[in-house]
Amino acid sequence: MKSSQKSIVAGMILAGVFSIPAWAEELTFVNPGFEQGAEGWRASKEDTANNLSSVQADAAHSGQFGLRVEQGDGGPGSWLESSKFEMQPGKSYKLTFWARSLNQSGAGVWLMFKDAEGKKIDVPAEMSAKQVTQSASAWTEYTMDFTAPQGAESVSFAIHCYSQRPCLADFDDFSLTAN
Ligand SMILES: [Ca+2]
Repeated sequence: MKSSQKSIVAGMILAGVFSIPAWAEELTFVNPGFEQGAEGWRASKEDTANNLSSVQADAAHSGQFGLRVEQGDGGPGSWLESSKFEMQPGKSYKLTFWARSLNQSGAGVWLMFKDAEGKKIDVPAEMSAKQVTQSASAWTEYTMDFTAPQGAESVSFAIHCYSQRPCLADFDDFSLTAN
């Protein structure tokens, strides 16, 4: 085997060791695991008024804190939005997070793409939403692979439980990488 072939093989073996491919770039964002309380996250007015999303020790997957979403039947749905990330249209990204449902819950994560004027860009639901397991479940890692649509300048995402139904779910350890 030539030395150049050997180094390619060595590189392939090395690449397999890491869960993030060598070409992926992790995008930094404020407080992805709720260790700084709610810093960097913004709740809707209804969420704040009803105290639906709150940072709690009981909701930690790693570290000391995680996000608990708790709401009753027949009320508004929770909505906690991340900070915005700049995007390059056509480039692919991966959002991962950990979540568990403690009870029957209609909870998930929704992506919001915006253009240069801050106008929302509509994308198919199968690309923009990831629902967590609705019945009570152990901590699970969820992945959302998506490509920034034409005209998208930024993306943010929201942790949201459907309105008019109860929810008790925990979220932690968000991570966004660009390929
Ligand atoms: Ca945490």
